[in-house]
Amino acid sequence: MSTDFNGTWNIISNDNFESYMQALDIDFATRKVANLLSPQKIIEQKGDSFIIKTISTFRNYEVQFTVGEEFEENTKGLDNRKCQSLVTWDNNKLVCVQKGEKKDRGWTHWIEGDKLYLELNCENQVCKQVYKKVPPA
Ligand code: 1AG
Repeated sequence: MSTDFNGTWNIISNDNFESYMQALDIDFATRKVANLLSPQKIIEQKGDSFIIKTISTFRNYEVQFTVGEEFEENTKGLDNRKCQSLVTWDNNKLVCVQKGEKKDRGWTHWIEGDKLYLELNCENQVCKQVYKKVPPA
């Protein structure tokens, strides 16, 4: 039985996001705005099928995938690149490799208690985000 990521999660910390965005060539003005956001993750999981929505007042991003099935990801509204992405389980961690123009790009999600962790990697930068579960209504 794999980890259950379902739910709504609010960001509580965001370390090195600026450098991660620089590694993705995000322009100055966009970075200034993005740095002020408090995004929310809404995750819908059925077994190995996922929809992950990143919601903010500025832009939203949604990705859908099945663990173990490579897909073409278009990072529309973010850095607007195309990647060949593959998500796999590493024990209870969800690990995504985003093959494309940028080296060593990907992310890892895992859960500890009522916290959702996200590490975003690009080139030599790592952004570490922590989200707290919003209790179901
Ligand atoms: C992601 O999460 C990325 C989600 O795939 C967004 C994270 C970083 C944004 C990347 C580049 C910044 C580019 C433009 C900034 C503009 C808006 C930012 C809106 C998002 C707020 C952080 C991994 C996983 C599944 O959860 O998607």
